Amino acid sequence: MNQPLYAVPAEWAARAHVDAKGYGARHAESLADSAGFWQREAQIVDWMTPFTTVDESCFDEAGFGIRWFGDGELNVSANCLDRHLATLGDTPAILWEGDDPADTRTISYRELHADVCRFANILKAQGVRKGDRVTLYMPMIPEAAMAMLACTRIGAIHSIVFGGFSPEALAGRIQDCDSTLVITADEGLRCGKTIPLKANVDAALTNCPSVERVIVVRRTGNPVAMQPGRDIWYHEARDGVSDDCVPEPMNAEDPLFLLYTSGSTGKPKGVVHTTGGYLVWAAMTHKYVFDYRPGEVFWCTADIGWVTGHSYVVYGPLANGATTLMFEGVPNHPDFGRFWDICDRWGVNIFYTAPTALRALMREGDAWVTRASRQSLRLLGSVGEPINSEAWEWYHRVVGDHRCPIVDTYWQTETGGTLMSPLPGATALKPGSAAVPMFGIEPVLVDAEGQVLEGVADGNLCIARSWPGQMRTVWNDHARFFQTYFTTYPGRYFTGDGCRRDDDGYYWITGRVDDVINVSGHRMGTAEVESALVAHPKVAEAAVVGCPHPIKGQGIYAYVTLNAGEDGDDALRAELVKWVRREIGPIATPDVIQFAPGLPKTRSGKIMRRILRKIAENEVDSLGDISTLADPSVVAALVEARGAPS
Ligand code: 6R9
Repeated sequence: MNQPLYAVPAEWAARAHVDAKGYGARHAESLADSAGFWQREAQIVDWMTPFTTVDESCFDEAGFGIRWFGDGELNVSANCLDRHLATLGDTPAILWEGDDPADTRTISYRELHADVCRFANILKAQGVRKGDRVTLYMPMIPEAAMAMLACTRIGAIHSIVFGGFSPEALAGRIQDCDSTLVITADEGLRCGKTIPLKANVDAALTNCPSVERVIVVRRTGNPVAMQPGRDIWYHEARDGVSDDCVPEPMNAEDPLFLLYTSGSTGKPKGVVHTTGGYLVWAAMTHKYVFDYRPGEVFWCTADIGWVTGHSYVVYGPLANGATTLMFEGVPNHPDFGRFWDICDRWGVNIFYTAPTALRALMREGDAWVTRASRQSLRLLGSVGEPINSEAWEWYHRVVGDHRCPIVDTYWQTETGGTLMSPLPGATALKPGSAAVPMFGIEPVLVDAEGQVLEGVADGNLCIARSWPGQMRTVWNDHARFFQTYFTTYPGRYFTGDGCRRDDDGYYWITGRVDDVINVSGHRMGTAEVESALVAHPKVAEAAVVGCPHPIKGQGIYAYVTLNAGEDGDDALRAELVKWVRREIGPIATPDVIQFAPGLPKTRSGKIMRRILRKIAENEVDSLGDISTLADPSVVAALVEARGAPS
C-alpha cells in the first residue's frame, strides 16, 4: 500500500516522554514482565494502602474475573485534587467556556477542591453512602465535574446519562441501577436554545421509585417546577456547608462509575469501571498518548455523558494536574470558527475531538480556521470512529499547519482509555491508522473461526490479556459480561471491531463487525432503534442498519413493515422520526425510513441483515447468495424502493 508516512518531528523525538526506542522497550517489558511494569507505572497515582498483587485476571470461564491491584486502597478525588494543592493550588484546574462565548469561568485546583468537598458533604447530608448509585443528567458545566468528583470522594458510584437522551432513556438507566439520587440542572443551553433537563427528569421520575432526592443546579435561571420534599437547589444546599471532607479510602476494585452503552442486542448495559485500575489507565494514557507536560492546557471536546468525557475531560487530566478545558457549546455556534477561537482565547496546547466534527467543519472552508492563529497548539487528537484520510490530512495541514502530530486514539467505553494510538514522540503517522498498542495491550487478529492470524492480516480484533482500565462487569449481570465479550473467541476479549494489520505492524480499525453502528462517533445498537420503532402502533416490524453518511460517518437506515391496512407516506415517516427521537433522543434520529412490505428472512425467520446493509450502502450488485431466503422476491422490491439519506 502506498500510504503517506509522517515521520516523528526531530524535536518531538528528542523531548517527548517516550521515543521510538523507548516505546518498543516498554511495550515489550509490559508484556514480558507485566507485574514489574505495573508495579512501577501504577505509581502515577497515590495509594493510601499500597497494593501487593498486580494482575489477577482470568478470561477463561473457569476462574473468570478481572482484578487489578486488588488489595490496594486509594481515593480518586484525592488523586485529582488534594495531592496537587501544595504545588498547583492556584493553577487553573478547569477553564470553562459556555454556550455563549462571553460566559466563562476559571476554577483553580484550590477552588475545585473546596467545591468538591462541599458537594460531597451535601450528598452525605442527603443520605448518600458508599456504594450508592447517583445518576447525573447534566449540561457541560463545572458542577458536572464537581458532582463526579464529589461522588468519588465519598465512594458513591456515579452514572452519567447524556443530556441529549430522552426521559424514557433516562428512566431506564435509573431503574437498572436503582439510583437514590439524581443531579441535574434547571436547563441546558445549546446554540442559545434551552434544553429542559429538569422537566425531563420530572418526566423520567414518574417511573423511578428508587429516587429519593434530586439536586438541581441553577444554569439558566428560568423557572422550573420543584417537588417539595424531593427536589433541592444546589445553591441553597451549599450555603454554610463545610469545605472539609475527608476522602473515603476505597479498595482498588470498588466500583467507581457506571456508564450505559449500546451493544448488539438487548437494552444498553451498565459498564462498570473500578477505582484503581481505571484511574491508573486514564492517567497513564493521558500522559503518554498526549505527551502531557505540566502547565499545558488540554482540551477534549467530548461531553461528559460519554466515556471520552469521563477519561479525558475529567479523570485523566485532573489526575495528572493538568488544566482541562470544558466547553458547553457546539462547533458551529456562533459560527464555524468557534473551536479555533477557543484555542486562541485559552491558549490550548492539546486539542482532542471526533472525526464527525472535523468533517462538518472541513466543508465550511479553511477561512474559519485560518482567522485564528492556533499558535498554542502542539498536538491534535482524534477519537470515536475511524478518521478518513481526507479529514486527517485537513486536520494536519489546515488546523495544525503541518506542525502538530495527530494521535488517532482507538478505544471503547469498555476499555476505560486508549488501547491503540500513535505516541507522538515515537510513532511515524499513517493517516487513518490507530497505529500501535498501548503498554500492556496485546492485540490479536482472528478469523471467523477464531484462528489467530499472523503478520499482514484482516480479521476481528481481540485483546489477549487484561489491562488495568478494562471494565469489570455489566451492572447486575455478570453472566452477560462474560457472554458478550469472552465467548465468541474463548479466552480472549472481543472488541466487536474489524481490524487490519499492515506490513509495518500498524493497526487499522475497519469498523464494527456486529450490529452496533457508529453515528457521529456515538454508539447505537440497531436493536434499540428497532424496538423503539416497533413500539409505534402502526409498525409491525423494523430492521435497522448503518448507511454511509458524509458527515456522521454512519447514518441510521430503517426498514419498516407496517401493520396491514396502514399507508406508508411522508407524514408517517415524519411521525416515526419524531417517535424515535422521543423514545431514545435526537442522536437516534433515523436518516432514512424505507417502508418495506417484506423483509428478507431465512426459512427459520432470521432477518438477513447482510442484504439490508448492502441495499442501504447502495451495493445492490453484490448482494451475495440470496437463495436461502424464504421469499427471495422481497429483495428486488427493496432494491426498487431504496431511499437516500437527506
Ligand atoms: C472512545 C469511544 C467505541 C467504538 C469502537 C470503534 C469506534 C472509537 C476509534 C474507533 C476507529 C478510532 N472507535 N475510536 N474506530 N478509530 N480512533 O468512542 O467509545 O463510544 O464506546 O465507542 O467506537 O468501533 O468499538 P465508544
